[in-house]
Amino acid sequence: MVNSDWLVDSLNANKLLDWKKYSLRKAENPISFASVKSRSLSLTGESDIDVLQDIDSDNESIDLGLLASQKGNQPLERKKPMDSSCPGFIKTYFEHSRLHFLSTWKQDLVFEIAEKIKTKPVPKTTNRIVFHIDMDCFFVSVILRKYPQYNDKPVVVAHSEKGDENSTSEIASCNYVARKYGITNGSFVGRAKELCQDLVVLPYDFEEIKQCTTELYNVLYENSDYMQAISCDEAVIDVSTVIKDHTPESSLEYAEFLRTEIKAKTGCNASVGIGPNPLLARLAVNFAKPNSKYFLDDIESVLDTPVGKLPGVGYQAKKKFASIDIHTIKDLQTLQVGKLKQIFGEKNGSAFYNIARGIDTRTLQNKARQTIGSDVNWGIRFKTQDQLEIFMKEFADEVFKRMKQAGLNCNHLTVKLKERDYAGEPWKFLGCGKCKDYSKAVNLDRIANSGDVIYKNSMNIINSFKIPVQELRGIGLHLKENGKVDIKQPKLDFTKRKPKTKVANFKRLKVDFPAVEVGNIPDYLIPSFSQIDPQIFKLLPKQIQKEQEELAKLKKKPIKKRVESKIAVFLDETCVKTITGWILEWCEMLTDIPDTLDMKLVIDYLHDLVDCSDMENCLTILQLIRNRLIKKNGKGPAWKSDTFMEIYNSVDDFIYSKYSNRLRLLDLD
Ligand code: DCP
Ligand code: CA
Ligand code: CA
Repeated sequence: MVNSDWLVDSLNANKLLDWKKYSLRKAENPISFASVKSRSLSLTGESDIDVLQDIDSDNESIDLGLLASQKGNQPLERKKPMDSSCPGFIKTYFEHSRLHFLSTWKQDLVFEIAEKIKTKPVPKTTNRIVFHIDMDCFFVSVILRKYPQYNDKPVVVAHSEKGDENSTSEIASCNYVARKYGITNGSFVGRAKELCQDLVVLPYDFEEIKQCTTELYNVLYENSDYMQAISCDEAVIDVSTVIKDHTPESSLEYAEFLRTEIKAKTGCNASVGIGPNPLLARLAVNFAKPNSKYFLDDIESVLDTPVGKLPGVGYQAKKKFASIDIHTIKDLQTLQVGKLKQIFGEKNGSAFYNIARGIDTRTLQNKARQTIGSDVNWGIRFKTQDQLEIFMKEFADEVFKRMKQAGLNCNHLTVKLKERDYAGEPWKFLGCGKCKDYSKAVNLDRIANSGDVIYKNSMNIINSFKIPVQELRGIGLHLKENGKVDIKQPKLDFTKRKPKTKVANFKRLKVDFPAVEVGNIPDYLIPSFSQIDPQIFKLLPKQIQKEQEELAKLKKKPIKKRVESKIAVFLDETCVKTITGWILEWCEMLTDIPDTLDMKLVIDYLHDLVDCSDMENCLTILQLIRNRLIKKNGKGPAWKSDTFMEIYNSVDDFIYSKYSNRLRLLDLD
């Protein structure tokens, strides 16, 4: 059974809309709370762990149809929902997206504070007292300033119709009264309504939230040695010199003073975790909540904490830990540092090793913003290329506007795309569902000085993927400052740099290679120069002769590992020549835009070479890749030259970041 809106909306839309959203019955398979995605920062591969960072990137649902008619706490009336095919979508999206707000709040707020903070000396890292402050049920507490009549009621903040029990709008925040009913942040409003009939659903108020964050920051800034802003409701402060004797009593007393100040200025409750470093202070907040304080000077008393609660452990890392039977900090302590590095990479491996021991020596800091952009992963539904273009024009203009507001001069553009990996519609209304992810970056030949530059470059990238517009479910545009663009750069001179003896570590390429025994790379993969009959060599085309000579110049190192599987695992392979052979083989086999992961591996490997100051090999490999992908006459599919340019640009950027010098395509000739 569906309600009559289904008929009306379907007539308006000129097609039969998904009836589930209009169903009068309860959802047959209500989503369980356990399945709601983890809200902590997810950690994948080699990304840095930032134990102070806490913004996640869950999907969200915004019912823009509802928003159009939403005023204060009035009952809401459903209008035809708006999606990306409607002009003006971007503006409405940015005005109402809480995830957009969460990811850009710093732009508006933190710089003011960070500027002030600069004048304070960066505190030392030993013998310190650190407070981690986190506001309780923040979005709810803020909105309750306007609706005190609901103070003792179960309240949530969400974009949602009050009585809609099928609503898949996510709850951004729920107060502690609502939590007693089993409602959690991230639950769907419909399900929460089932758990608590009297639930009060209140709207977002971003302006008020910003105001409240500023008030919080001011209290913390004025009463600490140093403050690092973490998120709109969270900050870490160093109070080492403010608290003279560093006893638990004095620290707790000071925390209470701060909580009272915060309550007086913001009207909201704050919880404070106290520790000798940011890590322990953050773990302590879990015990302080709600509306209290907690002193934790040693990891030993919290060894039962699930690893999922540790900073830096998101969905992926949690899965990896579970697969090796690691569930608590105590379990984590049993892992050797080598094992952790093997699983999580060099940096994250040693970070986890230290976390398990309560060690954290990082100073607090406020990093300057260098990037700007946004991902729109909700409401993306196009029927025609024209609709996509109108949307992209608005999106590019918006990102450009924000770049200017943030005072940035960006010349590096990344476009991220999500392609639907399912049939029909996802469970979540206008959500992105399970998708294949793509991303591509280009260096612009100048600073982005108009939305149009961003628009044109991003359309080129989007078109190069050849994804039918109907299949798109998410689009991200990100700009980065990447140093000055100057085409008249002096030629590279790496000779002054002393090479390090770092071992290049190549992980894997998705290419079907046959199993090969140690030291037995077949000739067809990469014939050795000396093996080629000089008579035959002379007969080879000039280009191949040149390539063979170049290959012969590559350093020879022993091959250590057997290539075992069809998806070749290159871990521990150190022979530049072998790896180059594999990369070239990979270039040959490409029939379309390469896999993002493979691109990353190739690029990482070239970065490694630059890192070891092995510029000669790096440039030779770049040259060989170019020869494989780009024909001399410039003909050939655009994706091939784009692929080369992506690799080239990334190496160029890396060289620039390291040596302040730019590559020139001429260097490859
Ligand atoms: N938020 C959001 N969506 C997310 C994460 C956070 O909208 N995926 C918003 C709503 C929260 C605010 O950020 O109120 C702060 O997030 P917290 O994780 O600190 O959650 P709360 O402050 O709501 O609750 P708690 O008392 O558990 O800190
Ligand atoms: Ca909070
Ligand atoms: Ca928080």
